[in-house]
Amino acid sequence: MDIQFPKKFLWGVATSSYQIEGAHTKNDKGKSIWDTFAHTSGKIKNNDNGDIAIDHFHKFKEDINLMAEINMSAYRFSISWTRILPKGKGQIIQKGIDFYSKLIDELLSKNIKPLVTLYHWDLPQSLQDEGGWSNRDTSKIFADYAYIVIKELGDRINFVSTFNEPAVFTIHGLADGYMAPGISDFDHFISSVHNVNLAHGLSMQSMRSIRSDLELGCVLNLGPCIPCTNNKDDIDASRIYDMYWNRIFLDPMYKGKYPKDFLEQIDKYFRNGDMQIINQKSDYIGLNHYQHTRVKADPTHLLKARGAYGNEKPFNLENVELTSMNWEIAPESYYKQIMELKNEYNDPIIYLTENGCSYPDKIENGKVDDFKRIEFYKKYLAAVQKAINNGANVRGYTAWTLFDNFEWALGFEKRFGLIHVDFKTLKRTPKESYYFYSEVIKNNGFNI
Ligand code: GBH
Repeated sequence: MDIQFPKKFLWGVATSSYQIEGAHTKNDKGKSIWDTFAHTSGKIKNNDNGDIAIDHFHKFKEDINLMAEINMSAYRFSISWTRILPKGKGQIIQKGIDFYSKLIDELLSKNIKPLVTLYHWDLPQSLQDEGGWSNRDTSKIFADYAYIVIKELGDRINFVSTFNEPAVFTIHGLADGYMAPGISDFDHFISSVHNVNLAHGLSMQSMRSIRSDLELGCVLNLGPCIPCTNNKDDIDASRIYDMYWNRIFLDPMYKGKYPKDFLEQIDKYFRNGDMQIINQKSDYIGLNHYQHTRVKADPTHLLKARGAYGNEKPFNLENVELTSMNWEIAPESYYKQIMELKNEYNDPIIYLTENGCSYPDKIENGKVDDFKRIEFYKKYLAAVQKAINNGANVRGYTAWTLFDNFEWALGFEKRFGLIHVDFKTLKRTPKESYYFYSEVIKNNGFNI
């Protein structure tokens, strides 16, 4: 094989609860901020919502079979907080716990390692009503939720991530308001950042109080920031955005310090001892990476700096092939990001918890020939292997994602899956990339 991976490398896929589960009111599941947001007219493309999503709640066995058929060794999924605690605290729904318990049993019976994420953006609406992440109490409540998860399921799971992409849900949810809960308020944003960091630390403590040997960490979406022009404004903006996008969670969690400028901004929320809580010993960094960001100065944005989002194209870039998200294909940035973690964050164990691309795939003659996705994966996996060859301690890769699903504010229009889903009938049809991935797993590598 041209591109070969280390022995025992984990291969799998990643998903998240709201994007696939559906069954939005089943067994008294409570509302999350995404239920509310998706039911607010005009927030989601085509006014789509995740009420049914791809009905993974009812189809999880057949879905796990699709993973097992190609011998995946890991599955990264998230737990819906309100399926277990409809109001985020207080009443516990046993049937909600049972769902995840059965899911985990099914995975283990097929030798697939469950990689659990506690929070993939679906904050209980009741907690949002009390201030959400801007309320310091939410951190403590999150730690209680984490405790319950480990108490109920911790006999069969080892690997837990506290948050998925805290920068994404705080910047887009609370600064530009593009995602749930749709708030745009600087104070709300920065206090939330600090409280999410605290929640990370407190939950690690509460989980470890039950099982000290859990593998714990956080999943962060990181990537190089590039100024979109050589103008001083954009160069400065790129530094600012790098701080918000890449450092305000990673640095306190993994280095025990906030970037200096940010510390000044949150001064009034910071209490003595907070950094000791946040900076728990971690077992790994989960890296989600899709692309680098071309940053521009934007005086109208709360953060004064931003990258493209929604359907925008990368700023100041012409004649470059983009995926259907308008994202660049830049595997060298993936390599760079992995090496930066190795070199500047103390050579951590790294799991590549998300990476993938969207294309407008169609079924033709019973087949989905998504050759562009296969090309994408080859390039990005070659970058991973290069990083491993240069000493990066990468232990596994979970592709985003198994199925076409609900892509947040962009609704069902974007298709990231290895498996095509007909959103009317919910029929699953493996794409050619699924068969490609099957070969990668079988050979623990591939030929270019
Ligand atoms: C990851 O986010 C997420 O973890 C995953 O849930 C998501 O489906 C995947 O990547 C692909 O996007 O900005 O509302 O217009 C990466 C950040 C968040 C950027 C969703 C693109 C598109 C919808 N992405 N966003 S929106």
